[in-house]
Amino acid sequence: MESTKAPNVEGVDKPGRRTVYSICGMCAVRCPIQVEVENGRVIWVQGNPHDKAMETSLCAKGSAGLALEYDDERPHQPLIRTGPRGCGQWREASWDEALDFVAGKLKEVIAEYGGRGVVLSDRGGAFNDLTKGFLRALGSPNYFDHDCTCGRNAHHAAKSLFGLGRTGWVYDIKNTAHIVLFGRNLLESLQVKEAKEFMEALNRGAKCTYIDIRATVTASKATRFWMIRPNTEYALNLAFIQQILAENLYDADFVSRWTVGLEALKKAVQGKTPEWAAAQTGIPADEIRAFVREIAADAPRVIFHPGWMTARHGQSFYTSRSSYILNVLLGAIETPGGLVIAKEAQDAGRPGLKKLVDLSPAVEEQRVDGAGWKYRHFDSGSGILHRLFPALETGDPYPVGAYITYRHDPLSALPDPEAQIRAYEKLKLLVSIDVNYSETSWYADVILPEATYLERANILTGKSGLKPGIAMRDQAVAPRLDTRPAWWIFKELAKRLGSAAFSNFETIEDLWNYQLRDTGVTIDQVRSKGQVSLADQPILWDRQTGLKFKTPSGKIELESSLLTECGFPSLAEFQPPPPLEPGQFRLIFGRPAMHNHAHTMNNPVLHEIMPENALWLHPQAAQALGIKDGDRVAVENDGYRVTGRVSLTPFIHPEAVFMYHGFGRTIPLQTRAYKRGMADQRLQKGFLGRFDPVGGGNTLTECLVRVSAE
Ligand SMILES: Nc1nc2c(c(=O)[nH]1)N[C@H]1C(S)=C(S)[C@@H](COP(=O)(O)OP(=O)(O)OC[C@H]3O[C@@H](n4cnc5c(=O)[nH]c(N)nc54)[C@H](O)[C@@H]3O)O[C@H]1N2
Ligand SMILES: Nc1nc2c(c(=O)[nH]1)N[C@H]1C(S)=C(S)[C@@H](COP(=O)(O)OP(=O)(O)OC[C@H]3O[C@@H](n4cnc5c(=O)[nH]c(N)nc54)[C@H](O)[C@@H]3O)O[C@H]1N2
Ligand code: SF4
Ligand SMILES: [Mo]
Repeated sequence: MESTKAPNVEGVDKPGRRTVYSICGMCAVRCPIQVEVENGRVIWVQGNPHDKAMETSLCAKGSAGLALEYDDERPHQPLIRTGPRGCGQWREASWDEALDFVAGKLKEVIAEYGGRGVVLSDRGGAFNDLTKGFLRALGSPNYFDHDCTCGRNAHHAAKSLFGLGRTGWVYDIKNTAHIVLFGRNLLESLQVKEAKEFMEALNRGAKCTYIDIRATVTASKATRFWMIRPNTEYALNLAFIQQILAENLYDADFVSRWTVGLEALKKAVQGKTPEWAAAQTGIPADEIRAFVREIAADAPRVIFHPGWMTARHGQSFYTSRSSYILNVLLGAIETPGGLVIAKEAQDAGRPGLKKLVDLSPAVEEQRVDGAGWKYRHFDSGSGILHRLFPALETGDPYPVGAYITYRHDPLSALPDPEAQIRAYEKLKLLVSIDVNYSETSWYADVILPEATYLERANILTGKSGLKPGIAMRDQAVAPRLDTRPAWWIFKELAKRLGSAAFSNFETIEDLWNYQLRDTGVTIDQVRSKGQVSLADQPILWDRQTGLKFKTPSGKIELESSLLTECGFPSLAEFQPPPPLEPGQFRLIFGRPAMHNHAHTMNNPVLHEIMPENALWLHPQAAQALGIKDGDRVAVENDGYRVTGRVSLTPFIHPEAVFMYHGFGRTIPLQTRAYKRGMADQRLQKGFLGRFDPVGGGNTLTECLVRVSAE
């Protein structure tokens, strides 16, 4: 194989000062940023001021991008493992050698199992046309994203009602009168624009009802805070719907024009009175009644947020579905201050970006996880990753030989790493493409280190919203280490596998020009501000005649034809969470504002701000266990035990304990984060195969733990 040269970095490292508009990569929100470069070094990052909603703002993680860039505790070049899996012994390899090694193994797998024997998972979203295009070029249907442990339940709930997914909606927080958040902690689990809009809305008098099992920063800003019993807000929603219908507070015109199934809905909430919900949730019936009247008066400028994650239990799908239904009943659809359908380029009368997936013929094979056929109600576009594991272990419906994880760390992001590792034993090849050492890359056969988001460009991404557009992640500086961008890594692999799909692309400009071919937009136009808008004005469709829903009926399906066909009720009977034994707690998790999932714990700056997590515990519960604030405690489930510090607070429901996700790292080369804090995913033993049967998400908040003084 000819020597594999790094992609062109000419111009990037020239002397002097430059401004580059790009996209933040410190979390998957991907905010627009402005990067200042001096003599080939990043000296400043801020929000992209050309984006009105963003202005110059950045969050703590975004600001810590410089600390990532100039940190050496990340892989410096490709690594090939030398001992058994997980041993942590590696040899350094050139890119040629590593790519040849991976391509060689992929060829073996494809020869034995066909293209479908290769699976890939990534972080989904903006840039996944690249990874989907790569897999399609190999003839594999098995593209997965991370979403089975993130927003999948809400996604499927949205599809069942509207035929549009979770990301097919914009929440018009800026113009809302009242926003209801079910544990959507939008000031800590944040997107910069959304957090800004939220604070602006509150400042001009908008109301927020915040419902959580603990008091968060968002709770502290809310007009009303309800501390709810864990995993019960579906009961609360049923009572809201029941009251709205019983008191005729719904938007009858909108509902009769755009929905089917009102009678079935009425039946589903029969008897679900505020008194009934109060007994389940702990929220007083008179407060539920007062809230319903108040929010009906604020309609249609209201938002019931269907959750990003929401609590993750066996009925999360119905929690999200009932939240969406509340928006529908109050007419808060396609209206200022409510939920607005996100518009694509085509809705602005413009052709969108050309797709890399279209370079290869569609793959007809069925997915290995059963999405779209065994599970007809699961979206087959990105599958249900936890269903890969039984297939790996049994070879049913067919064997899989190779797994590539790209910007995804399943050993942190999916529950029960031990169970995952048992299944990985069946793989002939496990590859991790990551900027950092991840728990998965440490266990993998090969690590292909990607250049950081400041050191690389990505393929262009289409932005949907009130004004659809196109955005660019541009390269600000040359890679400091021997790392490469993903577009180049996948192109080189495809080339080695003899695929024609990527053969016309040598540079990122080649890819961009292909993507832009029909759009009438040039690279320079996107580059000059980091993004271009494809519409002059926000696009709102006519609520009388112009709404488009991609359901079989073309209407909002309060009674879903797909769910009925698949044997599921459109709203199930509420299942109360199982009772606790003495000393048992429901393990709840979430994120702090200054960390992203499990990959910033070793960032020098973010580590300094928050080096480890603690276990939140209610003082009453602590007293019964003889535990004092700051003590070290053991947390245990099914033989797995971790120890850490306890933080006593009355701001958590006494049935629950809480910890921030992402800590308890096990990679010695991450010296700062190594063994600091507790890993919730390890405590979730036995949960890899447990999921919401209708939504598909793992039932992570059903995990019960025992706590004792260490
Ligand atoms: N700083 C930061 N921001 C992020 C991320 C990050 O890693 N760091 N990640 C991004 C991603 S990928 C996502 S998915 C979003 C997630 O956004 P959110 O879903 O808002 O995030 P979480 O922090 O997981 O918050 C879940 C909240 O639900 C509460 N909760 C748990 N059980 C229940 C229950 O039964 N009922 C109710 N009502 N509440 C409950 C928890 O106490 C917690 O406060 O955040 C995004 N933003
Ligand atoms: N127990 C438990 N499980 C959870 C959660 C939880 O709170 N508790 N949260 C869930 C949620 S909401 C989500 S979204 C998932 C998140 O799960 P993941 O998407 O796996 O999480 P991240 O840590 O954001 O990123 C994954 C990997 O991407 C790498 N990475 C970061 N930047 C880059 C880059 O530019 N290029 C490349 N190639 N790699 C990069 C990171 O180093 C990290 O190893 O986890 C889910 N799973
Ligand atoms: S929320 Fe923060 S870390 Fe995430 S993309 Fe935006 S600025 Fe970056
Ligand atoms: Mo997520």
